[in-house]
Formats: sequence, structure tokens, C-alpha cells
Amino acid sequence: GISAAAHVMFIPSAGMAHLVPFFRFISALSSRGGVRCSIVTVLPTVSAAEADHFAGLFAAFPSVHRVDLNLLPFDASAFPGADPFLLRWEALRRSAHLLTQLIAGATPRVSAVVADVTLASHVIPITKRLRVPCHVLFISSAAMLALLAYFPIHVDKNDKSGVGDVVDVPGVRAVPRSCLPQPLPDLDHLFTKQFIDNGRAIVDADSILVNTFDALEPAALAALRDGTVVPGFPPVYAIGLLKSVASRGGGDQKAAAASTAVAAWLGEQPARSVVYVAFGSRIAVSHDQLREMAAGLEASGRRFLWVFKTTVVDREDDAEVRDVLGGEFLERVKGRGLVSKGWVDQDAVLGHPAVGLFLSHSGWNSITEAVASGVPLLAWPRGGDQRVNAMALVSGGVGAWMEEWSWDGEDRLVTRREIEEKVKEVMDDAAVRASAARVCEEAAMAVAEGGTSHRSMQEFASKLKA
Ligand code: BUP
Repeated sequence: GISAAAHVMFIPSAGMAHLVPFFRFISALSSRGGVRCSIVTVLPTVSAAEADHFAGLFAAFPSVHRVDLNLLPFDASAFPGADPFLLRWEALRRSAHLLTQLIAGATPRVSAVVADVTLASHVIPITKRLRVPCHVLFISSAAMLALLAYFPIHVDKNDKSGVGDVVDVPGVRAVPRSCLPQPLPDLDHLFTKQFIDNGRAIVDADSILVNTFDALEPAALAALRDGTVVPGFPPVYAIGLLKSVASRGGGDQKAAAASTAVAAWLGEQPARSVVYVAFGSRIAVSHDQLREMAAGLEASGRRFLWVFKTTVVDREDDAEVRDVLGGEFLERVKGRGLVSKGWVDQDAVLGHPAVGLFLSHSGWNSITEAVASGVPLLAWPRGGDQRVNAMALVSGGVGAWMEEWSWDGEDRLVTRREIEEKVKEVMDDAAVRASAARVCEEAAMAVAEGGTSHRSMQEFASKLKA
């Protein structure tokens, strides 16, 4: 042929935490040159933030080709109360056979597929039939990848009688039942069914890409690669930390204004003086707990920037800060505390010299962004993979985790006093700060010429043949 470019078709899933690493990886791959990228896009997205970021990606990379997938109608009434993102994953899985045509019919010929892990069990068999290599871009920690890969084996060993008290992932760590994603002990839960299906399927992927690096998660990566977790596991490329992309669409004036206000405020604060508080884009914390957090932050006497979220999907986010926290609180902390209701450019916030601590739900993207900026974390996991990620961040030396702090579904209120004490303690902890700074340097070395992630990326790219 005339063009020697490989054509990679990306098949992401739903939720910002799933899209962010795809966008970052596409941008890393596109900027290497010699690779043509297509991205399967399902519109409308579940959240406005996702739609915005798709628009931003296409604006920033006009060469990235958009391939529209029209989902088949999906009756969600069988899953009352289910998370809207989980339902979208299920809808995607049930429409996955439509991908056969999109992959087989593409020009130039698709030379490889990179799929989200939530779709693995449905996409991998299709790519096998079409004889197209399929790589999985895993969107969480290597520790979580190991849990996903091992969980089906664990369930089989337990003779399907349940998960027991602990899942002991060989060579990685024992994960107590209380640290598993909440639905996992229920083998009939939709999340668990998908998790087990995908865990079994990824063994057949051609490789797995993870946004981490060897120095951050050495044990988990080694155990995955040498077959300790699952014998015959595919190559695992730790290609992180992926650089963030300025991929906001132009449409959201309000968000842009909020980001400007945040940047202006940060600019006035002393170095390392601000606690940045954010719990991701889709986590609802009870109003009582939010008020306790407010009181704890106030009592700590520290400056803080708080991205305030009260409901699960951004579009429904209409509970006003003032209604929940009270106008007097806002008056009292005026000047030293900023509460932002809208989307902020988190990566830019973490990169700002004024930020000294990140109180986070420990979503993996948030952790990686903090690590890349050398900002220590205080982890307060709320659900899903977050407790496993918190274990990884503690053993990686980038922060602290309050294991006894409650998570979704538990009704214990973490008191203002606990929050106050812990924020002060971790913020004043010179050892944690030094350790986070050291890991930050290691992160930079990993992606520099000759570093572990740089080499992994090269090895992966060299597999992509036109
Ligand atoms: Br909120 C928020 N700005 O205001 P995680 C989030 N983010 O840039 P989880 C912003 O969204 P999900 C905001 O930097 C990160 O890249 C943040 O991913 C960005 O969280 C991403 O940290 C969130 O992996 O995902 O909870 O797993 O937010 O979709 O629930």
C-alpha cells in the first residue's frame, strides 16, 4: 500500500474515569505519528462532562476519526436503581455485535483494536473472528487489574459459594471483603457478572495497557507479568503516567469561568498551603457528611479548594452549595476557602504550586494526577475500585489512607474532629511530602527517554503494523 500507517480503532466505555485515559492515550499515540486513530463514539453520552471532552478531543485532534455507534434499545427496567454508567456499559455490551461491521468495514483496514475493560468479554471474541489484534486499555491501578484477573479463579475455587472474607491475589495482596467494590460479594449483581466475564476474557487479549509505572506498583506488575496472578497472562505494558490533554470543548462557558476563578484564587495563596478536596465526577456524599467535612476543613484552619458534588450524574447536580453548607459557613471561610460547584481543570489545580494536599476519593485518574504533580494524597475511598487503589497509593508511598473512614452504604459519619486532625497531620507530615516528591521524580524518569514506561510504549507501538 501507499500509506504505511497503522489504523487503531479505540472502543472506549462510559464515565469520565474511563474516557480520560483513552483520550490521554490517543493523544500520546497520535503525537508519535505514523498511527491513524479512530474512536467509536456513542451519543448522547451519559454525562455532559463526557460530551464536552469528546468535543474537546475532536477539536484538538482533527485527524482522529469519529465512528458513531448507535446503541440498540435497551430496557433498563430489569435493573431498578442501577448506576446509570453501569447500565450504559450493559447497553454497550448488548450492542457489541454491531462492532463487527464497524471494524471489518473500516478503511484503511483496522490493524488493531484498543478496547475498554468493561467491554472486553464482548469485543475480544469479535476481534478474534476478524483476526484483528485486541489490546485492553485498563483504566485503574495494576493492583485492581490483578484483582479483576484473579477474581474469577477465586470464585471458581470457592465453588461459586461466594467470595468469603478475603480475596488473596497471588503475589499482590490479600484484599479483605470490606475493600472489594461493594457489589462484588453478590455474584448475581450486574456489576459482578460483568466483572467476572471481563476478568475471564482479558486473558485472551493481545496485551493490556495500564496507566501506571513500574516504580509505583512494582509488586503487582511483576506478579501479573510472571504469571503469578494468572498463568499465561498477556503482556502488561505500564505506560504511565499518561499526560493530560487540554480537551475541553468550547461549549461550556460556565465551566471555563469557574476554572478562571479557581486559577485566580490559587494564584493568591502561598506555596503548598491549600488542601484540594474532590471526590470525582460521580460520587454522592450525604449532606450530613458534607456538612461534617465543611466543619472539619474550617476547624483545620487550613486553606482549601473544594469541588463540591452532591449527586451522581452532573446534569442533575442542582443542590446549591449554600443550601447544604449554609451561607454563614461560606461567609466564615471567605478568603481562605473556595467552594466550586462546577467542573474544574483538576490536573491544572494539582499542578499549581499553592496545592499541598489532595483529599481524594482515590479514583485512579485522580491519584495519577496527584503523583505526577508530587502532591501527597489523603485517601477517603467511597466505592468501586477506590479502596484497592488506596492500598496501592499507600504502598507506593504517595499518601495516607484512613481505613476506618466509611464508604458508600456504611452509615457511620466521619466526624469534623477526625477530618480536622487528619488533614492537619498529613499536611504537616514532611516524610509523606518527601516521599511523594521522590515518586514524582520517578514518574518523570519512567516516561523520559529510556525509562520503563517510555520503553513499554515503544514496544507496544512497534507491534502496530499497517
Ligand atoms: Br469532579 C472533576 N474536574 O471537576 P477518577 C473531575 N475531573 O478534571 P472516578 C476534573 O475527572 P468518575 C472535575 O481530573 C480525573 O481525571 C479528574 O477520574 C477529572 O475518578 C477524572 O479520579 C475523574 O478516576 O471517575 O470517580 O473513578 O469521576 O467518572 O466517577
